[in-house]
Amino acid sequence: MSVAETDAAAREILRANDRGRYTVPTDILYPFQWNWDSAFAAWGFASFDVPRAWVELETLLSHQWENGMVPHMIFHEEAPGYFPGPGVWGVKRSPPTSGITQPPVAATLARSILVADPDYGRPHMEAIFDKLLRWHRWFMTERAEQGMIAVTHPWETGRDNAADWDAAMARVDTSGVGSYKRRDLEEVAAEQRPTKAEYDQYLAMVYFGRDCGWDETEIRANGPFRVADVGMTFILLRACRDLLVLAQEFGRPTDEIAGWIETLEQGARNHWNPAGYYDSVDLRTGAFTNAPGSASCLCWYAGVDDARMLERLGRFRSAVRYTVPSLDPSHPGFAPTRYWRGPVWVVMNALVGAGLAEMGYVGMAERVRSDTANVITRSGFYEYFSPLDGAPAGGGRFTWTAAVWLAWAS
Ligand code: 9YW
Repeated sequence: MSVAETDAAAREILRANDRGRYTVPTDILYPFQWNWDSAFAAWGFASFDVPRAWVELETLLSHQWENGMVPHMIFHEEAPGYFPGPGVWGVKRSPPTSGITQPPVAATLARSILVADPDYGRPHMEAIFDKLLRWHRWFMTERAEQGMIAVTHPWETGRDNAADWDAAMARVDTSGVGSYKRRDLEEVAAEQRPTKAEYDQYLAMVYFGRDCGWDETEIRANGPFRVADVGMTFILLRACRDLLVLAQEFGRPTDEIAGWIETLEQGARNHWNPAGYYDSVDLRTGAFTNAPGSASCLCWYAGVDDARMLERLGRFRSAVRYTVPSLDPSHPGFAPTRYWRGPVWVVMNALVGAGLAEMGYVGMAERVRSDTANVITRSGFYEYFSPLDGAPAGGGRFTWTAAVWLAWAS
């Protein structure tokens, strides 16, 4: 396929997954609106339909909770076969949502969309600015610990079964979970999806949140899982930098945002594992999670430079054909098609590559970009790919893969 034909195919996927005011990540497997998928969808739309890009972000942020959190899923329409659906989350809103959040890429991608057409975008950006500010404030109030951002469920990180969560997950009591029927296994091969034991742990964490009415104070004190996610800290740090620029442009107060950036920069230092990479930290034990991977490589995106990370990324790359692996190929848990334990996810590549380019590492940035373009050209718009041979995995006709192609990789 030529670049023009691949562009057309990517646009067609976005149009097909468009449900009017929001976009589903892929048909059937994921029938609702997901938070960071939606921000990436908006970024993709901005390459050919700027008004539709803003609609996507406005829809996402219009479901913000009163406390400032922007939920990770919005159940716009009923899809009774989906599990865990609204009844499991127990959030009494209309439409219902999940009870947790997802990585806050929205401010950063909104800023890119504004640049695509500043005249059109300005009123839209001004309309969502306060919502982004309140979301970031929620993170800093409820989730910042030693400047790092805590997650209360692996699904918040967007890296569902990453090795980062293993030790903390193993302590989750699953005795009250009971039986249930998964929907994901109907569409995707079991060896590519989380195991039954992991799914039980995921549900135990959801039930804890639901049973306390998603009370952050109770979850902080007694919740079964609390890990400072290196990905979340870096993504929020970057998002705060973008929010600060927007605040300056719009003549809004900047001190509070500048303070968050200072706190998160300190937090980034606390994510440094002396083993030689940025790492997540289990906040219940204080232990590093010993899981270097693509999230560790978000440092440049966050404006945090480190020669040792560049060297490590070089090592990742020489171990695979398509970088960036979600887990270090030399880690004992590396599995090339098991979701977030090895595969390449092009959304991570886009953030890592953009960060490298901004820091002046143009050679490495170009390698990340061309690997991304090559794996999509080889295998199509799949959810994720084996870093070893580029084999496609997960759902097909995936929104964020199409969006990354259009906005960055092509
Ligand atoms: C699930 C939708 C979501 C992404 C996550 C990804 C996966 C949902 O799909 O989680 O059912 O496991 O891990 O990052 O937002 O694309």
